[in-house]
Formats: sequence, structure tokens, C-alpha cells
Amino acid sequence: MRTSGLSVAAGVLIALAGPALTDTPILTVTGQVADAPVELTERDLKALPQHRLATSTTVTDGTPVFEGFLMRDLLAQVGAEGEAVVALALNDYRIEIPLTDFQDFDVIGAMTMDGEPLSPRDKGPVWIVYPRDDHSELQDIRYDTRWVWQLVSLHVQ
Ligand SMILES: Nc1nc2c(c(=O)[nH]1)N[C@H]1C(S)=C(S)[C@@H](COP(=O)(O)O)O[C@H]1N2
Ligand SMILES: [Mo]
Repeated sequence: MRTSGLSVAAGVLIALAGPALTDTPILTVTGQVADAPVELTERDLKALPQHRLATSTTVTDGTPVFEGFLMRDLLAQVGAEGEAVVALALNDYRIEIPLTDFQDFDVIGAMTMDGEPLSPRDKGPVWIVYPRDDHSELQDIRYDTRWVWQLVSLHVQ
């Protein structure tokens, strides 16, 4: 059987485009949003403006560079209205975060660290990251607990 040159070329182009952005939902937003529940895929989250942030963390060495969407952009996109979100992680860890955090600081839903996708095995696919090194008030246990990794859902209330 003869392999089509066209399909080989298409395959090479797809390979060069990098890993496929899966259409599996990875983050759910519930509660006080325009049309709950909102299921977001990696593609949806990557379509938001991407923001880069270098910061030390309490769980990594050095100063990794994180990239992802601004939490306020995500919440605006889904029409969130309320006082806080309850962030829930894969391991059932949950914590309430006041929405003012996302207005006052450029908090991101990080999807890459040092250019590598955050995998669900290690803090991914989404890790809430605060610009800790830029604001001394963020270097506090109250904020450390809001750095939820393996984020699964946000409930707006
Ligand atoms: N998914 C998830 N995120 C989490 C936690 C957790 O248990 N699961 N612990 C939180 C707490 S209590 C703190 S202080 C910071 C740092 O956690 P660690 O110092 O226990 O590693 O991450 C936060 N994010
Ligand atoms: Mo903690």
C-alpha cells in the first residue's frame, strides 16, 4: 500500500504544532456564574490571554517561571458574581479565596512551569499561583493555603 505524501505532510505539521490541546474538560466552574456549570477544556483556558510570572514558591527550588490565565479573566469570562470562590483540588483539598485577591493581584491559573506543561501528577494541570515575590504581604500562610494545585473546580459564591 502506498502512503499518501499529503497525509505524511499533514502529520508532520500536526507534530510540529506541539502536543494536542485536548477537548476533555479539566476545570469546572459552578455557583454564581452566567450559565452553571461551565466546563473548560485546556483549549478554552489557553485561549484566554496568557500571563507570565516568575516567583519563588514554598514547594519548589529557585524561581520558576509560570504561565497561564489570570484568575480575574477566567471569572469575568464565565460571568462570575459573588464574594469568593471555593477552590477544590483533586485530593479533595478545598479552600475559600476572596475574589478581591484576583482584583488586587495578578494571580494566575498556571498551566506551565519553566515552559513545561504542569502534569496532573505534579501540581497540574492547573495550579493557582500568586505573585509572591512582588508583594511582601503575600508571603504569609493565609495566602500560601490558597496556592491550590491540581485544581479541579471553582465554586463562586
Ligand atoms: N491540591 C492541594 N493544594 C494545596 C494543598 C493540598 O493539600 N492540596 N495544601 C495547601 C497548603 S495548606 C499550603 S500551606 C500550600 C503549601 O503546601 P505544603 O507546604 O503542605 O506543601 O499549598 C496549598 N495547596
Ligand atoms: Mo498549609
